[in-house]
Amino acid sequence: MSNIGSYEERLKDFDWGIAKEVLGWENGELLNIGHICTDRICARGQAEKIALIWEGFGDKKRTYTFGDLRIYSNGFAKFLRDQGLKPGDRICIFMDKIPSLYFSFLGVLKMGGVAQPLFSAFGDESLEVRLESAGTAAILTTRKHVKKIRKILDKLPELKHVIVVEGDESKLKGEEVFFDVEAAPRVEEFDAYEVTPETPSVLHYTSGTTGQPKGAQHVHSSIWGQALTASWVLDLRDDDIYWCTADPGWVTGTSYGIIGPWSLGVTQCVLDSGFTSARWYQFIQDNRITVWYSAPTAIRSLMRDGVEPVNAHDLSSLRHLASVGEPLNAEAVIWSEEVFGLPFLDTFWQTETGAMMISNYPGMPIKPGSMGKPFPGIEAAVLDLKTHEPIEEPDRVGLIAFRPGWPAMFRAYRNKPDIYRSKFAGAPEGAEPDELRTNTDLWYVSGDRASIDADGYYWFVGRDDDVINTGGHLVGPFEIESALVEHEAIAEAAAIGKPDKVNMEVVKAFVSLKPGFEPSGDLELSIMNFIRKKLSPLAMPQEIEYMEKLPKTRSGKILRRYLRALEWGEDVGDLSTLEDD
Ligand code: 6R9
Repeated sequence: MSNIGSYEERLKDFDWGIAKEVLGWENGELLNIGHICTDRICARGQAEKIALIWEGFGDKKRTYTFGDLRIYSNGFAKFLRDQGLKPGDRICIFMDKIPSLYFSFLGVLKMGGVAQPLFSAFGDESLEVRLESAGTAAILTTRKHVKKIRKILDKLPELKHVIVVEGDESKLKGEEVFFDVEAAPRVEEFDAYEVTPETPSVLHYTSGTTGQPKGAQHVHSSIWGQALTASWVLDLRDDDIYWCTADPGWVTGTSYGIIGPWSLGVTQCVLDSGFTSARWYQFIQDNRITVWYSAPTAIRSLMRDGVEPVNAHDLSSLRHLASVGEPLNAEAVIWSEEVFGLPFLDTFWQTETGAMMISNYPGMPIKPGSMGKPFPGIEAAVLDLKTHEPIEEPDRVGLIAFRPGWPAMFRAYRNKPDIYRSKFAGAPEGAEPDELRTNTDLWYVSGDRASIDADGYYWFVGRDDDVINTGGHLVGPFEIESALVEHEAIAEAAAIGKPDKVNMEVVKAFVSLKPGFEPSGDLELSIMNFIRKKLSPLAMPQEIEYMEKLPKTRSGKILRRYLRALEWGEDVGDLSTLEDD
């Protein structure tokens, strides 16, 4: 029924080396992810196979073979190298889900660069923080988005190349360079950079509770985890037509929207247009999609629109559905079984883990509402909230934790060794990242709470910090608060997630105003737009509550957790015991 036997069989004598078998990869072959996803698929005789079916707004549709993927990623790799970019340089990819995003991602990896994808809806401040932190050397973008870069260019001395890959060449400014890979001469051969398993590959920024977003650094050997989970959990097979709905600005869109499936030579579909149920179902129908990986917010939106649009389409091609990013409620699993004849299988993982860690296996009995069990080779536990010892008895809530050492694990938070160390329970003081990630006496603590039932199934409870999960996207409260206080009217600000039927959480801001400013509808709009433009639509508060003064700890820190508890109707507890952390 699925790729290789049952969960129990897979657990027996598990060894990550099996990922190489699944890919047919032999020792001594080039490990470069860009090469594996393109040249290697062509070399095994699949150059004519469709790699990418792309649809945009309106009726724009384009189809590319693995041969095209190889040539166009070569094109980007050579162009970047010719520009003087070197292996190890961070190269940001800042565009909508257009074909060049996919070609350039693989091209960057082929030339040894570090691909830094950023969500195209990010505003100038979100961009600036992440480009500055990464010391990004080049950014690949489009005419539509280049304006945001122009605004911040002066503040980014390390950013030497602004490359526009689509749009109108005549409208470029300053030293911007135009490169249209499909119009450029075809690059038939490019010797992909000889990486080691530990060569940096992808840098994804992720939000925490305090401080600005952190760059989670991945390496080329992450491919073992991504390929194996794509094969076993997404159950991808050679004749599948696969659709991952995530944007590569987020980790799901790279690990499972690029690397996992293409390393296996699977045909992928990309829809670069807004969400409507009818559009999505039409996309599945037209392309005969078989495997679909999506997120609870999207599933809840589909549920809201009911069965009518489902019945108006032929979705009989679907054979396997999976979900990630937020808690997948039992109702959504039951609903999908009713209307699609297939349950969505929940999977749990993070930017930091690089690949799926806990999941429902094809063939494993599903308990709707549970995230399933740890992937073979992953040692997982829930740890006591205080002692950080694994909890033995069933159903008690603790912190989800993993033994270090799985292949797709992040290798560092860029330039933040202390924060990296703080993620490992039991870490010796001053330990280096390399010691931590291989030390199997430690636990990597995920920052999420869950319990494990008597059958070994994991049940998500919530985050252990104040990070806001809106529609499966993590947004850091600190980032929003820092931007809010830049607004001329705002003196102090706190941002929390408030419950939302579809998105699970949306951002709510509490603000106190500077003298001379009064709450008003116009001010509210002005604050919302300010954040939308500076950060992103996701970070924009959906509600603003004005307060005379914000509640604070004795040392003057804003009590975000107290505001959150009030909003969620939770027990606020004894205020005097609220810790000052
Ligand atoms: C892949 C991805 C990670 C955080 C994670 C948790 C939440 C992810 C979940 C889930 C409940 C699931 N999360 N999967 N919560 N059930 N199946 O989403 O990475 O953007 O880093 O988010 O998302 O809170 O810690 P990332």
